Amino acid sequence: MTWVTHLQTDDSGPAPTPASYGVVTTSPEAVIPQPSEERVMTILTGAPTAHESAECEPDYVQLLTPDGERREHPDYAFDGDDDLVRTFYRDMVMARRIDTEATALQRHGELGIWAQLLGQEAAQIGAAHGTRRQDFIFPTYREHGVAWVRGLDPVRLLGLFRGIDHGGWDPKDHNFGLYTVVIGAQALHAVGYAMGIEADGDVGTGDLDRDAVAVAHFGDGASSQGDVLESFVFAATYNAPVVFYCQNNQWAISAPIERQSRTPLHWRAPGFGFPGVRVDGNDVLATYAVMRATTDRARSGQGPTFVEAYTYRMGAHTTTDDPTRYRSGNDVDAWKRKDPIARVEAYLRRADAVDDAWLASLAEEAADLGATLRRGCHELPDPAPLALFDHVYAEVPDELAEQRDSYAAYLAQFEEVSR
Ligand SMILES: Cc1ncc(C[n+]2csc(CCOP(=O)(O)OP(=O)(O)O)c2C)c(N)n1
Ligand SMILES: [Mg+2]
Repeated sequence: MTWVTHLQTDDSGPAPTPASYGVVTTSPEAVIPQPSEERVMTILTGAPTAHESAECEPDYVQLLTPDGERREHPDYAFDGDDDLVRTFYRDMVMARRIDTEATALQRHGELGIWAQLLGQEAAQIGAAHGTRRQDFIFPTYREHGVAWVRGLDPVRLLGLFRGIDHGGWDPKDHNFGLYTVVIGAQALHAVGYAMGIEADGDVGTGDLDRDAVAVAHFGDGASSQGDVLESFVFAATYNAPVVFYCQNNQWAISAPIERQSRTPLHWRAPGFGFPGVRVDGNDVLATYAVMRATTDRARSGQGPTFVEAYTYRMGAHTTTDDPTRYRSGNDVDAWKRKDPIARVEAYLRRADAVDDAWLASLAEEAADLGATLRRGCHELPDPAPLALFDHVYAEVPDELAEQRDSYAAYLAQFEEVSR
């Protein structure tokens, strides 16, 4: 019998590394330290542990500090210029505007619900820019920033949350799948798609405009889901061109990260047979650099990577949630000081790459986007009842056609009565 040692069971001593994780012995009692009393309380109450709290820096790829200072990393480099950084900044501002506007629309009763991205702008904008056009993205329900970078009209995001549409767009238009609310299901879709890329021969040809990758977005909570873990097995054994992009925002509704894993999430990947990397999810330069490197690795035929974007959900889970019931205000304040947008502004100002006039014109552009969203939301048409049956199957099966005909006949009765 063999046992894993170095389980992180208390907060004393240096944090274990993936290299030290996995040392084996034959006697579990002799080597597995017992959790400290404080740690047991942490596990029982679900409060964040000291080593993962907002106050201390985890080990991750960071290229821009919260103060807006550039850092270099031995394995990941930012190869863009200040023009690209300005683009990232603009996209993050616009994504935040989509989010605040949609949240307000929900409060006005125009949307049934909205899943906020506040705080995750860098995790999404950097990752989206890191992919190439031919890559196919499989989102969760919170990927509004990725949708924006992919060129999707943000008004189309609202249909699902207004309850008038099952989707809202054709995934093929922007290589951007439909929002998926079934937690983790899209990881399997992404791996299946990636295996299709391989079968089509669109991987490892050396042509950066042809070789493609599938990207599965999901959260820390989803990382415990069977679908996601099964997708890891398929991705690894078929060496599929896929990147698993996990935004670890520390919470799955009210369940803290401590309920998902006793070790950093990215450590799971080597156990499945592919590399994992943790990136500062509030650093748009780093999320871009890591996504560019890991997608290019996959498109060249070297297989999957798990990317853990370490971030924080500053808002509620959705507009139906009250996070003050389960998390501390101190944590939120600490993460506000790591705001993904503020650090880029600090960098751009210091580099003299933006001035007040540029920032004012961007604020105007964001206000216009807000007005477009409000108007667009009100103008979204109510769906025709029979539209329920559209786009369910590429070829409608007989049984569904019968159901549709019978529903059409039922609806026709009302038309006769009102005549
Ligand atoms: C299969 C399934 N189980 C449960 C739910 C209910 N649910 C909706 S969101 C959520 C938490 C997801 O957390 P995480 O994966 O961390 O993503 P986040 O919302 O934090 O972005 C759960 C459990 C669901 N939608 N689907
Ligand atoms: Mg989460």
